Parts: sequence; C-alpha cells; structure tokens
Amino acid sequence: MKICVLWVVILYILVVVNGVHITKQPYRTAFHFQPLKNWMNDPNGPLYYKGVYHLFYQYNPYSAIWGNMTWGHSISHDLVNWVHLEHALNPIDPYDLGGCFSGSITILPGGKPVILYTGADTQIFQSQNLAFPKDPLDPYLKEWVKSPHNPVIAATDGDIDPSNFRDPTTAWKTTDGTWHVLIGGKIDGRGMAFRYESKDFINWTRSEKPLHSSVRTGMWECPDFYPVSVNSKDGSENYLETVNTKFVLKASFLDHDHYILGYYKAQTNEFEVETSDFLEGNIDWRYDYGGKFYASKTFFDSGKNRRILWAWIIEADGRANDVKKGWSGLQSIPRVVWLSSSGKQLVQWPIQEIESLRKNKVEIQHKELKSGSMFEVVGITAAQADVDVSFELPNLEDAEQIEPSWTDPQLLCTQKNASGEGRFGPFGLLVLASNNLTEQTAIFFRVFKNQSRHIVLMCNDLSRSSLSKDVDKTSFGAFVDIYPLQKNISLRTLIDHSIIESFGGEGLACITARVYPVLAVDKEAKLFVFNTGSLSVKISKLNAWSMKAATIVPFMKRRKRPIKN
Ligand code: DQQ
Repeated sequence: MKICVLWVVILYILVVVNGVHITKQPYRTAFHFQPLKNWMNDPNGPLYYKGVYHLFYQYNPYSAIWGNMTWGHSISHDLVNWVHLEHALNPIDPYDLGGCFSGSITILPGGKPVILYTGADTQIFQSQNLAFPKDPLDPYLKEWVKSPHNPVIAATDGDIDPSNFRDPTTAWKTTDGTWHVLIGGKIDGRGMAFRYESKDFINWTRSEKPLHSSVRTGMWECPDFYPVSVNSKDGSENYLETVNTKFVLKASFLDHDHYILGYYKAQTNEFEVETSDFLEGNIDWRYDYGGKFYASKTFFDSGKNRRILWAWIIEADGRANDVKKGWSGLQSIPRVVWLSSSGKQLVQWPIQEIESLRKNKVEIQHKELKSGSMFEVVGITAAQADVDVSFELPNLEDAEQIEPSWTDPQLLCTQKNASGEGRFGPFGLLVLASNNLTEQTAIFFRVFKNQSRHIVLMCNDLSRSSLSKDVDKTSFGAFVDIYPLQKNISLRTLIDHSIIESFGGEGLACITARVYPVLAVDKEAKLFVFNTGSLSVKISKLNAWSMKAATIVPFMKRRKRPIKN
C-alpha cells in the first residue's frame, strides 16, 4: 500500500511538476497539440476509430532537431485533450533505419486499419511499407506490427528518384475492387503524385500516368486527395461519387500547402482540373497563407460526418532556440474543411470542440472605430485567447481604387504595413502586444475596389512581433474572396503564446503566424483593436474569451490487479 502511495506521489511530481515547468516557458502553447519535449513535424495517419481520435506524428524522441523519425502516437475523445501513447513505429528495420517518414491510414474491409508509410533506409532511399495493429479490437491501437512483406512499394522503376518518393495518401477503392494510393515525387524537376494500384494491399503496381503533375512546382511532399460535397459542409469519403462532389488535390511544396479543385472519374482514374492548375494564372489557393503551415493531412471523421485538417506548424526562432527550449513544432488546431458556397475554394474553421476551453467571455457591440483610434480589450488572458470580431463598413463606395498591378497580397501587405494609412483600413487586431506597443503583431484588413467588385486584403504584420533579432518576422497576406461584399468582414483569431491562427471572412482565408515576444509574455500581453485608415469602421460585434489549457498527458500504464482466488 505504502509503495503504491509513493508511486502516485512520484508520478504526480513527474507529470504535474514537469508540466508546470513546461508551461512556464513563454513560448510553450496551452491548447495546441505538442509532445512533452523534442522535435515534431508532419501529422501522420489521423483517424477516428471505435470512438477514439488518433493522431500520429513525425517525432524525434532524442532531440529538438529533426532526425530519428519515429511515429509518435496520441489519442483523444475530443481532438482537444490528449493522452500520449508509446511510439507506433520505430526506425529499426533495414528499410526504415533512416526514418519512418510520413504516411496515412486506410480502413480495410472488415474495419481493420492499416498504416502505409515511407521508410527511408540508411542512404535515405525511400520505399512504402505497411504496419497493422497488433490488436484491432483495441480502440487505442497501442501496438503496431510491421508487415513481413515490407517494403511493398520500392522505387525500382528507373525514372523514379529514390530520394524523392514518399508520403503515401489514404487509399481508396473503386468498384472493381482495386485499391488506389498516391505517392509524392518528382521526375526531371516536375512534381507529381504517382498512382499505384493493388487488389490485396500488398502487391502494388504503378499506373501508367501519375494522377496529376505540374512542371511549375518541384517535388510534391505529403499529397492529399479527397472528395468534398457541393453545397454542404458535410465531409465525404466517397471516391465514386461524381454528382454533387468535387475533389481536392493538395501538395506541399515551396513552404506552403497548395490545393486545386477538380473532378475525379473513378472508372478511368482521371483527375480533371476544374479551373486553374497549381501556380497557374493569378489564383494560388493555399490552406494557409502564413508560411509556417506545412505537410498537412485530412481525415474523414465518421463520428461527426466532417473532414478535418491537421498541419505541422513550424518554428520561426532558429535552431539554437529550439535546442534551448527543448522542443520544436506544433500541430495546428484541427480545422473542419469544406467547399465554399461559390464552389471555387475551400473554407476552414476551428473544430467546435475547441470552444469547450473558452471562459470569461467579453462582449462588445456596435462600437465605432474612428480613424486613428484604438482600444484595449480587457478582461481576458490576452496571451491565451479566442477572439471573434465582425467589422462593418458603412459606405462601401468609399473604398479606395486598387491598382491593376497590385496582384501579390504578400507584397501588398509588406509594403502597406499596419501603420500605413488607407481609406478602409488598416483595421484589425493588435495581438500579443506589450504595454507600450513596442511589441505587437497586427492582423488587419484593407478594402479596395475595382470596376466590378470590392477586394478584401488580409494581412499580418510581424515586423514588430518581437524585440528578439533571431526571429523570422516575414509578413504574409491573402485576398479574402468575399463576394459580393455586404458591409461585414469577420476575423477569428486563436492566440496561444507563440502562435496566432487567424481566419478571415469566416474561414475563406487563413494566416498562421509564429511569434516570440520578449515583453508581451503571459500576463504582460495585451490585445487591442485598431483602425489607422482614414475612414471610420464599426465593430458590429466582438466576442473574446480567455482559453483554458488543454490536458495533454503521458500515458500511464495501469498495473494489472492480482486475480483473487
Ligand atoms: N517530412 C517527412 C517526409 C515529408 C516531410 C520526414 C515533409 O516524409 O516529405 O520527416 O515535411
């Protein structure tokens, strides 16, 4: 009995005291998913299985720097609070000694999940490999066993570069019983998603043509391919449907996750791009325009009939600081993703479950924001908050004219930063700001018009986000395709110590930023609303909440009770 109490005390000290120590670090987040320490990158194989959400992720168990790629594994009932389990895949076999790289999970007929992941050997030559749960009846899927058939897809074809052949998608099945999977790669600099086919998930053959490729992109990492419903927020996993369904093809390249929309004909395995291809013309749809959101992956949540998007959020304060902090990398707040009512793009919104962490609501209504004015939002923990604001523009006709050459939103945001003056805007939020405003991150809008419509520019200005010189302070921007614009522009921002995730126009454009303030830390951080434009705007509604911390704990093995005779 005494030993048992002692054990509980030791565990308490290890977990709680260690936890307190971790959250005391200024940049450690409170409600984003993070392992307790070390390096994390891509989300892998997200899954809803027997009532439990699973997140696997690229993890280095030994250091805050990339290496020893292992599949970390955590489980949750609500995608907010997590329990870390033992690693699912370790790089200990000849075909993955260089790392168990990214991959996905597919549910086989009968309901059994299978991991298909990239193994990198000691030369970092890549092949695709299978792993199965040791006990598929276990909803926690605690142990995984690699297949004796590995590697099941090797880079044997002469035209495939074995150093650039990775990140299999979730597989889908066509009516003839064939499985299809995509693998990212490139041939002669042309980025592509190779398609492989199989009848038994073990023997795979490469299709003659890739599902899609692009000469403008370079290597595709972490491709994703999935159906979205037309005129509905419901998720879909029906790859055979052609009516009321479009398909999203996402690829990670050039530091961003880009997507295109199109139609997939399962009979011929053709993907037909709807309007413009990757980096073609003026349109470049990205999940997030902030430059720190990468290698994302979606899964269909059959429990709530929605499609959910996870992404790796990259640090921006340099390797030496990662080592000092003892960790590197976050996961985004999971986002529900669906096709916009225009059918032209995707919409993203934080999962509703995150709202369970809200407390201390502050509400402001019908407040005029005169030219050059600002005010502080008091009553919340501004370093750990959820803010949802809707701005009203009284007379849209007064918007300034946009120059035809102003086509690059990031350039526009960098040139016309938060302190610059326009007519409608800059107006928005000053986040993680110090008392004297020497540190601040602005997330703001400017509104323009051309002959036919209004154009909403959404920016973040990181130039004053930290007094530290080590930090990447690149600003980013996006056009928010609100059409027709009817007076209101909304901004939802999740603030969590070193991350600011912003959703403009109810999720039509997203910008995530990593910031590392020196002064605006914890209780010293403030939140302001500002307008430096020459025209007044109105806050029709602002709701802000402090956010509680999510519970993310290590797994504690239960000791088996002795069987009483
Ligand atoms: N990260 C993994 C690769 C993937 C890259 C390695 C993308 O599988 O291509 O950690 O961040």
